[in-house]
Amino acid sequence: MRKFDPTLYFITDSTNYTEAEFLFRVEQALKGGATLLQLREKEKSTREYIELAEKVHEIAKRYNVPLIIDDRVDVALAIDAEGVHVGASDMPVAAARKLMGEDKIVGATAKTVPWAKEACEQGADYLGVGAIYPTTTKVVTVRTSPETLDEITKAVPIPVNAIGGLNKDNIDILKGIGISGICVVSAIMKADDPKSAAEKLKARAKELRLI
Ligand code: TZP
Ligand code: MG
Repeated sequence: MRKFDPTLYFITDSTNYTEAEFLFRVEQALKGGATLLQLREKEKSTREYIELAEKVHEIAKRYNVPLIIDDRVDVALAIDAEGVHVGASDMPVAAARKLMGEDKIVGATAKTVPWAKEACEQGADYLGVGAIYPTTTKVVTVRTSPETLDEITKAVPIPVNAIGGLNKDNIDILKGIGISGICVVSAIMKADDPKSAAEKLKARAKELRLI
């Protein structure tokens, strides 16, 4: 199962939510049309990460949306998730690919053209590139310019998604750049109505790709 639709890639953040509220929001995002889902946990123990991942996976399966686990190949394998996403300080893409096998999705972070090419050569299925805007989500990152994003989309044959501070009102900056989709955390996670937020973002992301 390596087929996926990167149009609206929703990345979770359970910080400050009860588990019930968190799972409700995840489901609302899927109802609203998120096409790809990443469980991103930085504070949980391995046991807690797996327990939450199992619950999120049950929901994602009902919407036929692939679940990608951030950072942790072991957690992804333990729950038979559809994929894993690795960043600069995580397992190298080649190692993640080897462990995950050919049928799973392996995504990678890239902020420069050489880094993007390397991830692609090592077997990445897609790239997340950013941060395009400053973000309020807890992450160690630097800004990536729209120009670099554009160069990366031209340098690799795999889907490239923009990430970082994106919301429905500011993504016009990505017009004309050959991205396959957008990744968002807060714009859905912290929305008053995550379902409606996902619907609107998906429509905007689709429009962007037409230009
Ligand atoms: N990588 C670069 S920016 C970012 C990650 C994980 C966080 C994006 O979160 P938000 O809330 O959509 O800005
Ligand atoms: Mg990471």
